[in-house]
Amino acid sequence: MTPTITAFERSPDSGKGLARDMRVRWALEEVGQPYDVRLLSFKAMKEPAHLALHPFGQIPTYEEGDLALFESGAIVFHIAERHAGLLPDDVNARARAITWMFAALSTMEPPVIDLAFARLLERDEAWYEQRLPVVEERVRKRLSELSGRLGDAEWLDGPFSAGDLMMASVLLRLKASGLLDQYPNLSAYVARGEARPAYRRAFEAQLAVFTAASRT
Ligand code: GTB
Repeated sequence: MTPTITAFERSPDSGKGLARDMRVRWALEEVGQPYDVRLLSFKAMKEPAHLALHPFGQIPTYEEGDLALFESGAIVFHIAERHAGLLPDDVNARARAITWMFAALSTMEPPVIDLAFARLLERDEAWYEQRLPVVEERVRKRLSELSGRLGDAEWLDGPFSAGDLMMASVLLRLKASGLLDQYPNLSAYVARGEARPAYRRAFEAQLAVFTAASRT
């Protein structure tokens, strides 16, 4: 059965692939699972039909037969469990890959998002200049720790896994900030993720949506 995911009709990132449907598209491409996309306006995301799928009125969602999921982490995990290629067979290695997924979402992503929100929404606040370095420092701390753990390795724990897909997806949000450039091994790690054919296909697909929307 072909799953259907939801994505922005017109992504506010102008097709840079930063919205969270991108990680779901990437996972589906990695495992070779074709998918359909239902595009939503901000208004439609808050209407009952979508709220029945996503209690917070957000994208992405994932529908496959009777199953409806929200939360990009849960969706990527589901895809990785159902298909070969994103989680190792060895039980311990699999548990470690899942640990990296959680680390990406619950340890790395919060300060990254805090920084993105600060830059986007708090710029005009009187306290912005004081708060920004604090927020940046929280991100730097995590980057430094992650950089130390990755070292010269290609991926976080053996072959590329859903843990790397999630971690690289989170780090991509930092590209424009310049913070990632201070950690060459992390920049190279993200670049390796972006160079994967599955990532390229996912990126082109979401960009095509934005390009088409820009013509209307
Ligand atoms: N924890 C949820 C998940 O991982 O699925 C978070 C989902 C989420 O934040 N979805 C966002 C959304 O639907 C889109 S991805 N927002 C609309 C709303 O809440 O009303 C977040 C996002 C938005 C914009 C950019 N950007 O412009 O760069 C990047 C990421």
